[in-house]
Amino acid sequence: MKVRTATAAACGILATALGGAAAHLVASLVSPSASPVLAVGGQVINLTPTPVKEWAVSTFGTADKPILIGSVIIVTLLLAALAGLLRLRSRAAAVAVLVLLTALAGAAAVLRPETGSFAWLPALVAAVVGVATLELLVSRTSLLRPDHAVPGEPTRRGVLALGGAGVGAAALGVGGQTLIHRRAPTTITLPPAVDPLPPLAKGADLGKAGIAPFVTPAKDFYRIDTALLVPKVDPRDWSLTIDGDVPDPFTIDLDELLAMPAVERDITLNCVSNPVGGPYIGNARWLGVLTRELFARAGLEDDSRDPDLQVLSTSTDGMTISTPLTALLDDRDALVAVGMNGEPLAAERGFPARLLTPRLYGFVGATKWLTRMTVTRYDEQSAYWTERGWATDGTVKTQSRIDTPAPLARLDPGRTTIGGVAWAQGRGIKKVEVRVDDGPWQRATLGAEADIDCWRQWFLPWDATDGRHDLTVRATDRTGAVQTTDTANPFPSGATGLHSLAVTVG
Ligand SMILES: Nc1nc2c(c(=O)[nH]1)N[C@H]1C(S)=C(S)[C@@H](COP(=O)(O)O)O[C@H]1N2
Ligand SMILES: [Mo]
Repeated sequence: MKVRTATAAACGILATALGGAAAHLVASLVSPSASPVLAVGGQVINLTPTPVKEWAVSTFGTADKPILIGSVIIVTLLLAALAGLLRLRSRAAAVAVLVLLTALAGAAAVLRPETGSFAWLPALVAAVVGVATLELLVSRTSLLRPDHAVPGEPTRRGVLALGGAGVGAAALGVGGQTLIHRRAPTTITLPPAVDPLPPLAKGADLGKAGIAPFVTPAKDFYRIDTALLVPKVDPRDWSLTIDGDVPDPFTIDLDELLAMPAVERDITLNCVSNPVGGPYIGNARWLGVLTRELFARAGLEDDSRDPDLQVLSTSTDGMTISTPLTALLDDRDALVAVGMNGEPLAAERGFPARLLTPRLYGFVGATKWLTRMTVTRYDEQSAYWTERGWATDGTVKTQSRIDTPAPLARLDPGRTTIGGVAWAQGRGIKKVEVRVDDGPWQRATLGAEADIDCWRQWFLPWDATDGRHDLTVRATDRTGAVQTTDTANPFPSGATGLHSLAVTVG
């Protein structure tokens, strides 16, 4: 009896796995994100309430995506096992569970904005392959044959069939993954900047061990987005549309964008979800076309300063982000960026083009895989994060972070260095101070200021004495405002409070 139950569950699981893998392969050809697990995962991300999302990001960091996919697979396989068990009693019930499961996946895929007109196909394949395989496995394992000595006892035929389904599922799944990753974008040749920036100010990078390098290499840059599958955009198919409330809407392809004057800017980008002392910040030299020029080409004059106007930007994966129109027209030099640190954008960074708005958190100004910018009013359309209660004005708050020593580090007594970074994009950093335990605030040495839109390194030599010590940092921006001690969570407009950590000396 036990063997029969286990065999039935195995039939359900392997039939579903084969169906899902076949669907994944078909999706890799028509629309990767319509693959059942990815489509369902995408909808789970969409529907997850903001506090749960916050919790997931703070608990799992960037492992949140593999964990989400793993959970979807586990729940699916539990339901698949249930279908197998039901098959012992009723074919209709088992088929109903599989059809329901694949119908959910199909609906999830069809409702995703980027999945295209064949979004339903992978789920249909999953249903047909899943049901047919279940019937085949049930017959091969003699699960229901009353004349069989021990119904469901693993026979050679049955084990072969189950094993075959497992191997088939693995092969189709790997095939699908290979095809998805083979759709890698062909790279592009970056235009030269019209007025290249001089090399970085000497001393912007103090070269001190343990402090985040002034320029963040692309591979170390934090990544935050809702995409389960990094969009692989073919640069030949890509276009950028400027429309909405503009006199002359237009669409250009990548060659036309690259033919416009390109400028270089050093910009520090950070995420509103970054906790105090957190890692979701980086600085790079970006190359791109001024958004101001793009809107001028659409006939929008420089004096459109109505605070009720937003630019709703859309990415190729359907994500929407809203940016105050003024921030894309004023002299902060927001860019449609195509290059980072001298290279084309990497796929996960938004290849071939992304928005970058200095002084605003990424969620209101850094749309990756950018394809459309629509001028509209905040009360007419709302963006993804806005619908989830996040602020529409995402101005970066003044913050500072201790990079070295590490939290809970054990240090030898004597001379050591406390160091890190501080940022107040748009205002600039005037002063950084460090406090040891309840001692006085001591002024740190600052790295050279590359630009008020960039972070600044800082350090303070410290004669560490035996015992446990708390180190705290605070920054003052160039308006004279001292970083607030009030603690706030990232939701809805960015974390505040002082970064503090404990070390043990001796
Ligand atoms: N298409 C798209 N663009 C996006 C996002 C996204 O989820 N989808 N996330 C935004 C957020 S919240 C941030 S902080 C930045 C992060 O950019 P990065 O991953 O290059 O560091 O991208 C922004 N652009
Ligand atoms: Mo973000």
